[in-house]
Amino acid sequence: MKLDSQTIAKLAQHLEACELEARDTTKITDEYPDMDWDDAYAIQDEIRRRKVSRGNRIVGLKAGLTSHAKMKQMGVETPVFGFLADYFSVPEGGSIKTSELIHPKVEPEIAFVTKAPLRGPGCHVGSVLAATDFVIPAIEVIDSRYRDFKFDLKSVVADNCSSSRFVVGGAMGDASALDLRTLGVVLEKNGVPVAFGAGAAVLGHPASAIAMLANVLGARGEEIPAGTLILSGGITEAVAVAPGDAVTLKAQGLGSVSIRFE
Ligand code: OOG
Ligand code: MG
Repeated sequence: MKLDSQTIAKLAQHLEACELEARDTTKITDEYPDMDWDDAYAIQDEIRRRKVSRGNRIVGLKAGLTSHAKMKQMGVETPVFGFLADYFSVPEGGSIKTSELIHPKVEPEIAFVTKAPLRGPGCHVGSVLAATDFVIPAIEVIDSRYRDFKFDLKSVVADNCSSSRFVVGGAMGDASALDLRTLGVVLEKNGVPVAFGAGAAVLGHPASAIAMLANVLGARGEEIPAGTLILSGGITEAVAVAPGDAVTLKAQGLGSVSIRFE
């Protein structure tokens, strides 16, 4: 760790205020270029602690930057992990107030729900599939607190990996019966297909993203508990949205899920 606990608390307070007040900021590594990975996750943990102490529940986890499309779009090279708070969850067919967000983008994802704990090191696709209750299509709405979505990995980790809203819906799928690598997804904005991909875009197999998360948490002595919802990361580039937009994700064999922006 390069930052003291006071600085970590101050940065967490700052980034969370930007989230709650829908205003952007410069990336924090501009001011703290020496901060390390532990500092970045400590800031994210402090944001999580602030929410929990205010009565919010943590309803899931997410992996991000798990596809080459996303890594290329954001100019970074390693997956990152964050948490999902209760108020991030939007009902299927529901609407999102764009005024509560800075510059939202949507991305198509496969969400996993576990039925057994997953603990690294050594977690792999097989262990993840064995521990998966079901998979379900998800649209993640990301909203980096950094100006123009310009960040480096440590800054984005501190900012809870741009987490902001998500919706899951459509049909539940049996992860071991489906071939998640060839599972096709189509993201539509206002009825027009705007992004396409297949599960393999995420680290060769979306379950790899969950295994990687279990291994990262394992290194910290933590596990993914049974019953956890986890977003495995955008399959395609994220697509910007504006008030009035309707977004639908169609996933092969798993129906569709929609949200609107007002
Ligand atoms: C970081 C979050 C990325 C994903 O699925 O790749 C993410 C960002 O691009 O702002 O959620
Ligand atoms: Mg995502």
